[in-house]
Amino acid sequence: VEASIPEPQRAAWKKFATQPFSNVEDFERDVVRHVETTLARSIFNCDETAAYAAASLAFRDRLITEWNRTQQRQTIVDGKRVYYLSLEFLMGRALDNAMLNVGLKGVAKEGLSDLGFRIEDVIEQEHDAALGNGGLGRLAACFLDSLASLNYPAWGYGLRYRYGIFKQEIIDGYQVEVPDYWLDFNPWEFPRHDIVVDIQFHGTTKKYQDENGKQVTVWEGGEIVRAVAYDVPIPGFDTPSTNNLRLWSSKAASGEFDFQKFNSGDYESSVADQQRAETISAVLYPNDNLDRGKELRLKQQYFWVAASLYDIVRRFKKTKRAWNQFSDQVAIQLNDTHPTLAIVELQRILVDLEGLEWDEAWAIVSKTFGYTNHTVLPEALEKWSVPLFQSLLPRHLQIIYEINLYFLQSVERKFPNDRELLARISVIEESQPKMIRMAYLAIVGSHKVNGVAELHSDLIRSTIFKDFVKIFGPDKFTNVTNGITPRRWLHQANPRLSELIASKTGGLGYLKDLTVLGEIEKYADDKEFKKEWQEIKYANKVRLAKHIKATTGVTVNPSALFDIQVKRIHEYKRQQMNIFGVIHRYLTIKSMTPEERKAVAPRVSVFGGKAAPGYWMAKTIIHLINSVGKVINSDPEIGDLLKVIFLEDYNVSKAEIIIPASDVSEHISTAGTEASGTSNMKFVLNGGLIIGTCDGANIEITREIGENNIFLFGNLAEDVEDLRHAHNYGEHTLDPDLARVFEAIKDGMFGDAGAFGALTGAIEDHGDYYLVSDDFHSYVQTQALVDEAYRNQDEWLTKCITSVARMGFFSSDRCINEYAESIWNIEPLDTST
Ligand code: GPQ
Repeated sequence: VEASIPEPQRAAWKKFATQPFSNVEDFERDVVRHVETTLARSIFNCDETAAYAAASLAFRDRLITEWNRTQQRQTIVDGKRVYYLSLEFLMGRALDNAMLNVGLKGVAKEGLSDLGFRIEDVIEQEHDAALGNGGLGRLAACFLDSLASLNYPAWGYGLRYRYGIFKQEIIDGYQVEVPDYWLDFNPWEFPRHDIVVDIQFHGTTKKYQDENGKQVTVWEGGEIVRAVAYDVPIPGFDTPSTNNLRLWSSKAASGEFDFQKFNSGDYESSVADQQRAETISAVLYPNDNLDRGKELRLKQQYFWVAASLYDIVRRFKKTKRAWNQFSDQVAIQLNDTHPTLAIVELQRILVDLEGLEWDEAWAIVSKTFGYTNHTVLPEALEKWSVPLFQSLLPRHLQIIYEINLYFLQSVERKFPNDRELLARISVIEESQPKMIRMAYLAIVGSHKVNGVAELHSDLIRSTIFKDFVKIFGPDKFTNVTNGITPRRWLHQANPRLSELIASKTGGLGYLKDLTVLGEIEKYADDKEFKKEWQEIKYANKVRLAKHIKATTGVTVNPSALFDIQVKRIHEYKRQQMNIFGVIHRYLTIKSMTPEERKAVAPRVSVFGGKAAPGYWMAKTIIHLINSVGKVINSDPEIGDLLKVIFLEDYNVSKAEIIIPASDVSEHISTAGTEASGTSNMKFVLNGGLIIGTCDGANIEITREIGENNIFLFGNLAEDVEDLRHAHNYGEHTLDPDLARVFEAIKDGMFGDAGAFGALTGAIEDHGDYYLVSDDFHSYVQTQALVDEAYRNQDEWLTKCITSVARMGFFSSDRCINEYAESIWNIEPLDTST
């Protein structure tokens, strides 16, 4: 029930409507008020944390006013909205971003300074919102920024995890996971205790005939968990549009605890019920590109999907439209298969609760959804066991069987007598136990399926989804190459470079149309411009060097080439190849005469990234990197020629320091394994070059910036299958340089040789699935080309400037406009009213 203020009283409301600050004085007044009243502190008790809290609350007041207006605009226009369903939103810090997006960082800086604080120190107080693992979650965050900046009527839906991705500590060279309790104080969320949805699990289904003789199914009994909405305002850049990210938190449906149980003396069990309910949104699963099939994860998925759909359907029903207009009003994008149950849940709502005929409902459902695939790795493709579904979601299992039946029948009609085809494409895998293939269900229930870079989209069409292309036709399968928001990843992370670009392109407009970057290409040979560019890069390296010193104690020389690989640790991303390359470099330097060493180009190899807690091989890679660093960094013969750094707890706010400081970054996945990659785009946008394989978006980056401006190496995706086959059935000789590296490891040069046996063994004895040996020679040679190119700073700078000038394509704004046009069919809102 919604209550609105009667017309005669509205004048009073308008008179006292919140006036958000826009000058220094009003900002200071808001900060002081929040310190004194909201936080109950005073001038005698106001540290940087309090200043952060109060400044955030002042900006939050601004955001929420615009948020309200944006919601009103959406309601009045009454057009189509897009809903982005993602189990991960890797947002990072909000204050700096909010200040820049509303264009008031200057005001805040002056105001905070008047009140006795440095804005940088205040920004540093914020805890990252780390509700994601890596690329997939950060992509969702970039999309929210673009959706708001482009004025699209869009909502994000996710889970409000009490614990985000764990904090990584490195102890004696090993990764240790520490829980990330981030909600202690979070000024960016609004609890909506009035927006709750009760979600059912388990129970049984019953079929009966209603009074008109129609078959009806009811789902009864089981347990109920309550979803409570928490809203996070998402400000667009240089626009009043402020969108909503709605995160669901779980709690016991009966409130604090079950009073009946409590009164009957069953206190412990009533508390246990409450805790069981709260467990659902307690923790983010820390796996990247891996499906572990845990029951609690399935509970998270249904809880989040059911609450979100209830909300979406409720909003649609308020418009009083007929059901057949649903997909004209609603587009739902599935970020990977994690929200695939939304397809089943909408069909259930329409058939079981709203009484539509099956076909009528299915026509609506299959026009509403779009599915984005983010990987071809088999171990990452979600499957759920049928017995688990039977127990947790019995009605949904029936609906899935029915969806599959009609699908298989339609295929049978189109391709008669092909039993093998039917077995291959069935949503149910006939294994022991039977499994539900979520990607297949997502394809069957969506009107568009997209990959995230051209090579990746080609690969899904020609390999894992080949049969479906034959069945549905090629138009259902499309590509939308990923992008990144230039607001956070250039303007916020690299303010001086942003300023330099703005000074040559007529202001900050380039941040809203990144193709304007093209205008700086004419300075690629400009002496003065290059000098400024070089100075900025150097200053960014000094900033990172300070961070390295403060966190690891190692001194690095900012004049050395900074070679950086930061991303989740995974065998397919091949950090092992990088560290083997570092060892090769070390052995080479050690074998040189002092005279020869004078010609060596100094290098700092920086690594960062988390390993999934149960991914033992990835943890071994971290251990090896740290062990190698310990030896090399303390070798007096080496000095500045080589340093190896592992940066602890890589996250969004650290990325903002690390990325602007690279000379070269590594994107060296086995060809055909990295769907897109997005940090590759961030590094180039910040004036660093890439050493990389022909994989994911590296290929399109090359097309845009030119092959002279990137260091590509290694085997191609089309050859990977044959090479693997050869490893297993033919000769597999280890690359001689790699063999020398392995000997050094086995000799104990980096400590207990036994500790790293699994890493060398995977390559020597177990088929070298990721082709490290096959690519090693090409990798080492290409690294030598990097050294050579870096020697010529003048040419190097030209490469960097040219590359940045040509990166316009990789804005997430371009990417979101493609989704809006080719998948969602939605238009931006007019914000002038
Ligand atoms: N990605 Cl399936 C993840 O970060 N986690 C996952 O579980 C899956 C994919 C990444 C993918 O590895 C990158 O290549 C992409 O750039 C990124 O998704 C966004 O599409």
